[in-house]
Amino acid sequence: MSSRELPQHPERDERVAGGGLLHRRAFLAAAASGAAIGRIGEASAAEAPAALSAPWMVAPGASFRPYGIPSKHEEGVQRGIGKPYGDLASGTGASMTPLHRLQGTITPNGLHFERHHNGVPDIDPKQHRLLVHGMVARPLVFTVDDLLRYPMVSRLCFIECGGNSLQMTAKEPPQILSSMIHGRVACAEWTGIKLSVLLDEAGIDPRGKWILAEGADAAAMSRSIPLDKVMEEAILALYQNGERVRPEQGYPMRLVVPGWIGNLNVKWVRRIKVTETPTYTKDETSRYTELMPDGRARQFQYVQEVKSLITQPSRGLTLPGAGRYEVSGLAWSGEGRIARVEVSADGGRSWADAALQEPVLAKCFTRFRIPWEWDGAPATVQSRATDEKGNVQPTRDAWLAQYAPGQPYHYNAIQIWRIQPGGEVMNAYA
Ligand SMILES: Nc1nc2c(c(=O)[nH]1)N[C@H]1C(S)=C(S)[C@@H](COP(=O)(O)O)O[C@H]1N2
Ligand SMILES: [Mo]
Repeated sequence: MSSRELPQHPERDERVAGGGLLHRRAFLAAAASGAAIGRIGEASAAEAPAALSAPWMVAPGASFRPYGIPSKHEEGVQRGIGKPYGDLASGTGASMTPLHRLQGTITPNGLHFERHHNGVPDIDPKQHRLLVHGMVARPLVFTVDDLLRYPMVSRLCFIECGGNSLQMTAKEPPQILSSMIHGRVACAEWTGIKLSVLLDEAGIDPRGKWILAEGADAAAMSRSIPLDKVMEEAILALYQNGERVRPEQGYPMRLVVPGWIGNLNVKWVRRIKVTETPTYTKDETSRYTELMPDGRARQFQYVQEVKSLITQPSRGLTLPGAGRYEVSGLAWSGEGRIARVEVSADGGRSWADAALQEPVLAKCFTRFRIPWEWDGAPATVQSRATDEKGNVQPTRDAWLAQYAPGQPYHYNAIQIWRIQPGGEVMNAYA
């Protein structure tokens, strides 16, 4: 991030909340008048001749590549890997999307977080089969080539691991990269076949109310999903942001269940079974249940609730000095669209509405932005999202009160970042 002394424009630099938050029009109006962050460029004008005489301007460039990769100067933008069992089970754990180094709302395929319970299987698409059976009139088996002939749909949506942000249940705020805490979430365009099309073809027995979805990996990940949700919006995805689904994301096919806990988005899916009741698989009894304060466990809590996160600035980034910044982040809700994101820069005493960048889509990342004038003193920034159903992101204390101590799933509380005088960003609890 960069900053400089900026010209003051009282009419558009309206303070909308404490701590230096400016009306969201401050940047928009400045951009229209061509003066957005003009002084930052002006200060470097002395370097103009050098900017016009680099070696790459006078020699032919490199040739073509059959598959492109990012600039070598961006090599540091990588997923952060967490392997709880080390090399004993090197495919078990997760890698996190570096949200603090990305912009916009689409996660590049190479940076989509990964969560594997037993590694990435090396599936030969010619041998892979999808079985649709159980309470159906006609059990069906599909090859990949069969499926590629079906009509397809595309859907932009986030996938968030139920265990995302679980480090925030720790007693002291963990001082690790923001994306190592919150990066088990990503957003992509998934293209494939509506699962309802295949189930209708098989002919669902009216007594069928659930499905079992099972993966072809060595974890045989298997989850029960209510049939209503499946018929409404589950997708058997073959494509991810325009190209075939990556091996890490479930090649040759995965389930996408928009807005619901990541675990249901079964990768490398090999079997869909229609059932009358949940199957109570190992993956939904030993895990992915929520221990409540009274000692009982809640099962089948599927929705990933409204959440937001300031990604810039966040822990891992450093502000170079006092001055103007754009505070920017992501908001999402498994219940639908994001209706509002408020930002506070004074410890939650006052809040201002951030601008929501179009398009604002249901169950999808929404980018929010708000200009901020940092005076260089210790400060905090935090964001609070509201979705179209009126759900508001809770504080950390309110979130913790809902569950037994240490319950790690569905963390969606407000994240506070504390900016130190030197510009370092720290994780903070209220
Ligand atoms: N077959 C299979 N499907 C799976 C998993 C798995 O280990 N095996 N992990 C699940 C979990 S816990 C999550 S959060 C999402 C992660 O999807 P991604 O790796 O594409 O980000 O996939 C789910 N689907
Ligand atoms: Mo997960």
